[in-house]
Amino acid sequence: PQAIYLKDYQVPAYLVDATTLRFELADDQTRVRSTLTMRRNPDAPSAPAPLELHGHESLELCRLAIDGQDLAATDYQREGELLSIAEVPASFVLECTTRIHPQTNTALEGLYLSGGMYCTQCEAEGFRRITFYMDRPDVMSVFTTTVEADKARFPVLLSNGNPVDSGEQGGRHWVTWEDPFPKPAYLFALVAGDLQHIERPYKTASGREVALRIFAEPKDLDKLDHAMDSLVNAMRWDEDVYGREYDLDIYMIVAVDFFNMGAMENKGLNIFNTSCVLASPQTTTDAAYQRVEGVVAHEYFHNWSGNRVTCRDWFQLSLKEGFTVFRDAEFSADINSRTVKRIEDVTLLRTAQFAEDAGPMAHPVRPASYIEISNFYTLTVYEKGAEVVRMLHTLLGPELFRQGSDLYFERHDGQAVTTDDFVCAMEAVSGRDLTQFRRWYSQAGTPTLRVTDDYDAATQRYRLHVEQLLPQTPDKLEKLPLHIPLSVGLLDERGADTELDGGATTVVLELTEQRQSFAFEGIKARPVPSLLRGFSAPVRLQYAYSRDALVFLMRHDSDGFNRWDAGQQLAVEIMQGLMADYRQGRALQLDQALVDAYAAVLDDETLDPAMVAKVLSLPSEAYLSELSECIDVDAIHAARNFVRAELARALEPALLRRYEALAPRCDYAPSADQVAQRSLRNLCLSYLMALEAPAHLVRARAQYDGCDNMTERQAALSLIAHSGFEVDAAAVLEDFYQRYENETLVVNQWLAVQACDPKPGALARIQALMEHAAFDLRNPNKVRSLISTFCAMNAVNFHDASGAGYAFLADRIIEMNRLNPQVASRLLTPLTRWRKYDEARQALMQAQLRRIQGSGELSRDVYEVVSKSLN
Ligand code: DPP
Ligand code: ZN
Repeated sequence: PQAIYLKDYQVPAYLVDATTLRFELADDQTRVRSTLTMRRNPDAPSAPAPLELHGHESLELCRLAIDGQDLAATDYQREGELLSIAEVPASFVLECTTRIHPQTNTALEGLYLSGGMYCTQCEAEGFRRITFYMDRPDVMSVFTTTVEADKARFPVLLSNGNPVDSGEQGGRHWVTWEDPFPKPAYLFALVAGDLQHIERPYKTASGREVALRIFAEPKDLDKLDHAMDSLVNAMRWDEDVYGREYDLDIYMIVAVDFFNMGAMENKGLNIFNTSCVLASPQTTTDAAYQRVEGVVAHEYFHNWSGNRVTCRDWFQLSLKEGFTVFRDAEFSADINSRTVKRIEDVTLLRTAQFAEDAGPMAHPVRPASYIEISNFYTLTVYEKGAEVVRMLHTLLGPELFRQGSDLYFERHDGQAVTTDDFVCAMEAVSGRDLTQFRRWYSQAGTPTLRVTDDYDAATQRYRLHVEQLLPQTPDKLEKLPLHIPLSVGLLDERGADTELDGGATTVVLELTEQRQSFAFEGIKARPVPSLLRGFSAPVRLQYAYSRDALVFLMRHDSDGFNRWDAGQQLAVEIMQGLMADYRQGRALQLDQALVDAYAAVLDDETLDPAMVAKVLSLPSEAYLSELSECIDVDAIHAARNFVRAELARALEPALLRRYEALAPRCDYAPSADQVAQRSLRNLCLSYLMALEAPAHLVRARAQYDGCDNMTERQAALSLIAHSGFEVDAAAVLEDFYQRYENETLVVNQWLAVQACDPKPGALARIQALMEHAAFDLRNPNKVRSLISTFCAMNAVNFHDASGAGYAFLADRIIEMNRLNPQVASRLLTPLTRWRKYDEARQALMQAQLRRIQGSGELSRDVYEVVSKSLN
């Protein structure tokens, strides 16, 4: 397979002005007829070029005609994914008929069956599995789509836009949809099935009436209200905060069970993984409720940031994804807790994106090349991309940022553009030169900021000295200093913020040099600096805080994010010390400073319980791994468990008091305050269960039996299932399965709970579960619940020194490579990190990568990740 390079981009030689599609859906095959009104692109540089259409190898071409004249096989060439026609008129009508087989499509790209319904996934390059087309995002066309199918079995026929015509004949019926907004093929969608829907009217700010419809299988109809509420909130928010209104008469969401991603923003017809749309108190945890809210908003926001203004090519993916993640994060921050949302996002970034950025697949927010674009729907493009947009927001301030966003939408409505166009709009409204800032888009790797300080009492001057260190990445490119906003506050000896510039207590230092110093005058005593407030840039921060200073920041910092982060740093330092002790065979002993600090937070009734829960949550094993030079999974697990148990022992009465006090008093609602209380209550229970005491087991079992919602039940389930009380663990798992056997998403949670059970012997349990009726290798949600969870969240078992975990994963990847390349490629992630382990494990992991490499014909997806990992 060949790499594709950004530098080779060329404008399309032809344009498609109108696309008319007719789908005849039948059991053994689907016939797709397309009629494309095309013309030479006036902006294309050279003389008449051949017409190049994309079409997957699986496409059966039945007919190809230009201006009504059928082409002979000698009139075109088919090679790999390209079909080229040497000569075409300056403008013409191309007709094409293909035959496809959705029934056997296990890749879940293009048109496929999910359960009994037809659906599509065309981003990034799925449309070429439906028909021959210029399947590139800079070719935008209006679409008219007719879907024809058996009426009894597929009563609902949907596509993008508005329905304009329908009819039926002899048991079959058809509906024609028209989408007036030009769009690239990746935003095309079709659904046919036996679906029901809920509907709500929505009036836009300017008074247009829109019908909002969410479709699901009849059994799930009672789980759609939360998604509908979220959609309405998102639409209102986008009007208020960005001045963006919806533009069609109908907005549809369809829930499907088999889906590679979370959801897809097809114009007017979003298709969602059921896991990102269905919600009910009895089946859905608070975390999943919030995910539904966030994803519904994300896909809705794409209607402007992605659909009305789209990407010129796939290297620009972060143009829509980074911006839209930033938008959905701000939405969630506005309607829930801003600090908690920030903590969650930064946790994901620092745990998983930093690891990606330090691994063999590291790439810039705007990659320079790819072999398979599906491999670049990454944390870097999404999450780091959102951080880059957030930095622009920080540098410009909210008003100018909004003006920049308005200008961007105004300039580029209906166009396919680049990340550079986005930055240009921000430059135009602010008058700032963002040339250096653009390096965030082209340089991979996570910068480290090394900060030192000094204070001179005589002159009352305090100085910060900052050095930015830019890591080497696989592209071997030279790294130039970045433009980094560093938000800073200075705490006086009482813990109060010092007034800095013009009375502000937080200032944004702009770092542009490799080394730079910043002076603060009139500082009466040596302050404690609060650095990188709100995590103002996606960097690793190094500053030699004493443990006392961290405790001080935990107690006093006015920046909620940094209060939490100080606690995390303290816990990390202590656990790293314990890991070293564990390796040396020394007795472990917990620093009383952590106990005291946690006790103070636990007793503070004035704090938001959600914040208390966050502060008291120990850094995860995955985060400790990311921070390790060489990952010692056993030491990490032992040290972290030791700290948990010691904290529980020391704080047992306080934990119990808060656990009891937080007992629910009213019916379940996914409201911020209830979510906060449940999160702290479950955290208290998890510490108590670390004591392995029968009294707490009784408590957990009582919660499991007595609660009215999945958040409490699932928390109790996993605590009991992971405990040493084996009889009770088996009993509660059995009970849970019996209760929820018919709720696919809950059964997936049941699989996940077992997959991350750290007790020895996990691999055998996973293998047994693969044979269980609840498992299906063709369903990505199930693969993720069982296999990905095991490999990513059960380090002690997956990294077992025997290498059996690695061999197991390699077997699954080899199987999945044939069935579903996108999912197979994602499964590879843990193996790509082999350089971070000891030599013995490195050898075992590399051996499995080589075995995959030699296992036969690899998809582009798997080939790219395996070969880059071994490089
Ligand atoms: N559906 C995916 C997302 O919204 C890809 N566009 O991020
Ligand atoms: Zn997106």
